[in-house]
Amino acid sequence: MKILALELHRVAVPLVRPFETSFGRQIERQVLIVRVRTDIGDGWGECVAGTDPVYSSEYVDGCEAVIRHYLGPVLLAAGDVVAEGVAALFAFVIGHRMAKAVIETAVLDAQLRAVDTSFAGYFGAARTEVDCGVSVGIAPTIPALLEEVSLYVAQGYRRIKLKIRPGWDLEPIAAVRELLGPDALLQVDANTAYTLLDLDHLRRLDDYDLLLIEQPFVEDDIRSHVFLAGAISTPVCLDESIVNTEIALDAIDRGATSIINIKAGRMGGYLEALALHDACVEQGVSVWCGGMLETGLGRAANVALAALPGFTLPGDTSASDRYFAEDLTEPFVLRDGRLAVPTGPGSGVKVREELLGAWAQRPVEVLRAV
Ligand code: SMG
Ligand code: MG
Repeated sequence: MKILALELHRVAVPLVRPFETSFGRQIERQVLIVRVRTDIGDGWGECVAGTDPVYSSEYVDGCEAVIRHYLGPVLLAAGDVVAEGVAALFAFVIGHRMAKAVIETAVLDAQLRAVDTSFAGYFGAARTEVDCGVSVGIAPTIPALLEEVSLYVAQGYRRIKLKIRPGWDLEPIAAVRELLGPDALLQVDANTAYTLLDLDHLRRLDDYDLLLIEQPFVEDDIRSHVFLAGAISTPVCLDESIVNTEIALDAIDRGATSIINIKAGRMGGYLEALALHDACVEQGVSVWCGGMLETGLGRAANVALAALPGFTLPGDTSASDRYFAEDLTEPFVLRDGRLAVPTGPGSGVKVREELLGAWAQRPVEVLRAV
């Protein structure tokens, strides 16, 4: 296909409740939505980068700048483009995987729509619906946390993940384990808030029969994760550290992680995510699909990915109403703790352009071939 133009839409989507992690609190999702216009039709993608560089080094204004100055011009000058060739086109730019991922996804969406193939079909999905978990932010008090968790349990979520940080860990975990009972799937996510000095404290997590602890230490520090994994029985699962398949395989080999959180946006796109999925299946390592508070657009692709055979644990693929009163696409609705995998061409969802307009943070920026 020939890429004719790239549209950068910057929107702020209100959240139904604040979402607090070890690195901050957010009340809206500022998101970059990209439309590619091509000679075979349009495609859409959603960038996972946040407002500030606090989950990773990337952030939404930075992604826009990289697309504007580097990725966009190269793509628009490329002549015949296929989604499978986008990563090679962008390889001259170091890192900036979230910026690369949104473009590759939009190109893939256009490509698949043109041949009437869904993401799920292209990815090799094995299921028509996926088991869903929910990520629960740090709450003001333990009663408030229990109230929120109870709501999600009543809605049917199959796994609860609690955000933790020093000062908000053992007590909330104990209270939620008590509420859920011994058999419920419960895991925790530290978003890098600890160091090895906390080792004795982290050992106490073993009392709560957790499915896993996600990313206790900083992203570059594989070594401390190896040490922790050898010292506790709770499985260690890396998230922020896993920026490509090689790093994931190295971390698995070294014993730093026994379960992997796959987020396509963090890894440069769905094609790299598929490669990691396949490598993990080969190694017998369980994977699950992470989330970045995506609107329905990004969620659609995640749900298709989560339908692959290696995704054996419930993902952070919660329903639209977990975050948004109104979603950018048709809403994802939880049924019996599961979401249906979209079947339409490409992402299978339709962007509500009137909402892009209503939520716009600034006018649409259009990059064209020169
Ligand atoms: O999409 O439900 C979601 C968010 C899940 O907790 C979630 N994501 O580290 O896994 C993670 C966080 C990253 C985003 S926090 C702003
Ligand atoms: Mg995480």
